[in-house]
Amino acid sequence: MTQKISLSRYLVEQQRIDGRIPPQLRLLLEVVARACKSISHAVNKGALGGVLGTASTENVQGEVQKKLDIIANEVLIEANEWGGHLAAMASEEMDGIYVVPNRYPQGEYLLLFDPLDGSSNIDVNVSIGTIFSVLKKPDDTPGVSEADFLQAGNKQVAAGYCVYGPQTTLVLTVGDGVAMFTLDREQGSFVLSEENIRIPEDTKEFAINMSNMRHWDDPVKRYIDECLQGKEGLRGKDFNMRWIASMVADVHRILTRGGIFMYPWDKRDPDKPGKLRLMYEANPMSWLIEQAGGAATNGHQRMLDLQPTKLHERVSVVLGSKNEVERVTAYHLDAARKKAA
Ligand code: AHM
Ligand code: MG
Repeated sequence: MTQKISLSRYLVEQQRIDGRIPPQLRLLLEVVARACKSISHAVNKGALGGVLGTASTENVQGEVQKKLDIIANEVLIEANEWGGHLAAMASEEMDGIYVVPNRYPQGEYLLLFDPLDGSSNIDVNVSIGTIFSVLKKPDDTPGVSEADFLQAGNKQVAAGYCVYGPQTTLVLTVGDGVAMFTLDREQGSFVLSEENIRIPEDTKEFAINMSNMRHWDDPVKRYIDECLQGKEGLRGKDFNMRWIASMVADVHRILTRGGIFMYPWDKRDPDKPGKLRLMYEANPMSWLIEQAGGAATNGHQRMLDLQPTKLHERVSVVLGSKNEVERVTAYHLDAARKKAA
């Protein structure tokens, strides 16, 4: 019988290989996984747990919060504040950073999360998830401040998400490939279900909210037009479209069978660089995608090289199968060159 490898065992073994995961980071990841397990239970209860519907509050970006957004945020904070592995946390659902209270020891890591991504899908029973990113607090500064969080995505030391769908699956990278763990509800633990995930470099599947088409910029229109022309057009093949409106679920599909995901800048609100958030959505997902052999850009530059200027910064997102992402990026660079000429 093949032995099941739990997340705990996987992390211990990774720690043994060249000390790849320091003990504090291993503890942090175990705690995040435990929190995701609780969120998964709350999500599963749905109407029976009284967790559906809207709360009467808004988050810092002026979005109405769902009850489960708030519950998931609290679960992550309560699970992580006392273990001594963190200095502070930042979340889509909180205006400022949450510094670990004085009554607990302070650790050297910073945790960022979108506690429940795809919130518009909560009440309709469609996959949603938690996205997280881990940074190290710069050790040249005393205390901890928002500035400590403003590090490029290439500085992440761990990143992942947990998707609450037909199965609950935790997907993780610590910079050595991508591994997937499925929640075994009877055992109460995450079990390794796949390692060394690879995304095919080519794809026939794209994910974008087509209802925004009239607002898109020319390079995005050009790319999607070519996909829509199918076999008869320049691409010489038919494309399929998927849009779940939960980035976690769309990215999970791409990690599983390839594809391209885009939430580009558009003309609805020209001063807003995009809808999705750089630090707790785009960066962790981009690192996972790169670790699986894919690519991620903001249309112009590698996502992971962008220097954040604020915690809740938004960004245009293009990620997934390498050759498609490179094509979309080339179209943007081409348009920028022509504009400058
Ligand atoms: P959220 O973090 O408030 O849930 O918003 C992010 C979500 C992504 O998961 C998803 O890709 C996108 O917003 C869907 O946007 P739209 O409703 O415009 O299709
Ligand atoms: Mg989100």
